[in-house]
Amino acid sequence: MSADTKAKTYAPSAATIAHAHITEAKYDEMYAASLADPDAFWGEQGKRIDWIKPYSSVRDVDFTLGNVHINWFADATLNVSANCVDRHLATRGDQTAIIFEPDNPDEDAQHITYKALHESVCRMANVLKDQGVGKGDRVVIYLPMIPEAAYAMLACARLGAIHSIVFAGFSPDALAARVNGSDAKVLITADYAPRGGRQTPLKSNADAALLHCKDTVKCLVVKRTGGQTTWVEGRDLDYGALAADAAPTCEAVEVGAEDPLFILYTSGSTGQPKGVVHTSGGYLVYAAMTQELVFDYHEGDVYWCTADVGWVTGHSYIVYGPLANGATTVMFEGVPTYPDASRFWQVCEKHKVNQFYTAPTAIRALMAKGPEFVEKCDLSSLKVLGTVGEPINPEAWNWYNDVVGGGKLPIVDTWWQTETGGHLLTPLPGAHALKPGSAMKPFFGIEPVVLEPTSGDEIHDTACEGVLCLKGSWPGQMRTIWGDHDRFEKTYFSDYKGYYFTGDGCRRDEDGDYWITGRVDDVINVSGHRMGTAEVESALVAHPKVAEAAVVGYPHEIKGQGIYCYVTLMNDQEPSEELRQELRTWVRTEIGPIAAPDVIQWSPGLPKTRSGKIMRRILRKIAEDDFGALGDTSTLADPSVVDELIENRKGKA
Ligand code: 6R9
Repeated sequence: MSADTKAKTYAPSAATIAHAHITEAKYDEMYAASLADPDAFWGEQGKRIDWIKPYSSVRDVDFTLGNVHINWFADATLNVSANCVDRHLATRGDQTAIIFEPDNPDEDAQHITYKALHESVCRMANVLKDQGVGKGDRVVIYLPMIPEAAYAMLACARLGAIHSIVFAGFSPDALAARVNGSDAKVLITADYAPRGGRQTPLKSNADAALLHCKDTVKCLVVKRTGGQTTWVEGRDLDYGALAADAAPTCEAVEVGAEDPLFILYTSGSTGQPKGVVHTSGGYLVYAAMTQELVFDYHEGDVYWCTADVGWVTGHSYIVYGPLANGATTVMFEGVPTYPDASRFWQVCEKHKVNQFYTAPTAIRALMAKGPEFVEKCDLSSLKVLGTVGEPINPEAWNWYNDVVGGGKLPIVDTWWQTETGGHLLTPLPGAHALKPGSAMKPFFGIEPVVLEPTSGDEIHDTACEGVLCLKGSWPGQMRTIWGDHDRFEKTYFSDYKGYYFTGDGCRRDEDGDYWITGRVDDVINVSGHRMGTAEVESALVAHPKVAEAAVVGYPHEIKGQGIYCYVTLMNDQEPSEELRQELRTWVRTEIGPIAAPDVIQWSPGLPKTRSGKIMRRILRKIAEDDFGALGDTSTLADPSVVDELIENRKGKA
């Protein structure tokens, strides 16, 4: 990130300001009010959604270790599916709720109205109900980006059941761990997932996963391609056939505001992924509010977030936020570069997209293909551009601004996390001048603090750098880790007492604007996807030929960070290109393609402290080719290991 904080700023255009829900003065006023009296502020914002029983209390929060609890609107009841579907029927039943754009551009897009959405959600809910799914039960969803993924989410919400989506790029092992971790009753999958002209055999992955799960788990199969699959009688259920026979209406179950809506597994710095739990009322209020204000969404707009529903961005900003607001949301099954690098822009032109939200990694990949793929499309419908998932480098920001936005559109660089449920730091269109690479300002009700990493003291100078924490809560905050509240407290509230610790480092400039500098823990960010280095390490050491492994991130031109693995082989093993390939394939099968190592360096030894702790700081520097800045190596048990690693690195061993 540039140290020059006086870098060029981009003021919003007159057209953006004229259109905006929130102007600069309004932001200042509302932000101050949100911190001065959170109960009053959120009490008002809670009215965005329909409650069955209204709330009498807004907030009950404590971040004190040993007593952490986070409750919002706790005595109220609602149904999330009714909020996203039923409440729009009277006013916009015939409006398109979801535009489905298939992977293959020759296949017709589908326009699903709110009325049709209602019917499909109810049918899916009835199918699940017939399988004994009710309030509080868990359902795992392992689907491609097809409308049935949204139906499944909303059907669970309708029944008060808790969904846990597993990204379709995860392996059978990862899927099995999540089915077992949440003790799910039903797994919803598809025969195949078409993506980029290829097909992932989801059903056969599900078959492999279910071998490791309780035999009572049912498998509901959506036939996306109609391709060949094996079928286990009594366990596998044909969604199409059952939905056709199911009733087209289904009562929306009343749930408490603090009843869980979903579990979503995400990587942390230690151990296996943790099940982040979001609840119903506060989450929906926050998703709806941020979707409207951060993207400056207006009635009638067509809004497109290119994420996958397997990630939190897909939950909050493809399904729950936009549908709670009665928007038209695009679901895209494909990838940015298929059939060619024009696909995103062709879809924008075809569906007259107004708000477009994607990841820096996609922008970098498309930038590398050249501007002609953008220039041949009519992008005049676009009003707001957004990014999410990782820091955006100024080159990519400038390209997005100039080539895609024609230098006229606001770019909202939204910083947030699976844990936060929705955007926490972001500029608002029309309210803020932009600085390429800065996530700018806290959203309403968000109080970021920068702490000195070792002492944990809050830094009060405007311009400073440290770890990013949050003071106080917001309605979209995660409530616990599924089945492990202790781990929740330890992970987020124990390093810095009284604050929520984000795991990110940040810089605040002299204007008070925030710049995320990246993770300060052992989490890496590969193409905007979070990966715990510990997970890749444990996959590697599970291989019979591997004695030890240490994994770090390193700068990667397209992915942001790549996965760099130092591997020590068993004594009787010889390094070879074949073995390297074997280990890559191994990690892909253990976790999924997103975890495939980019570099494997053979390492006869790893730098360790005398107490046996691997010194990752040193490994990171070597992976970055930054041999001059290794820092203090005097605490190493055997400093010569480092020289050897550097020699090997230079020889690209
Ligand atoms: C929404 C999402 C969260 C981590 C987060 C941070 C990084 C996300 C960012 C960003 C800089 C942004 N991150 N958005 N870094 N600028 N605009 O991505 O959730 O998958 O949980 O990842 O991603 O490091 O801590 P999640």
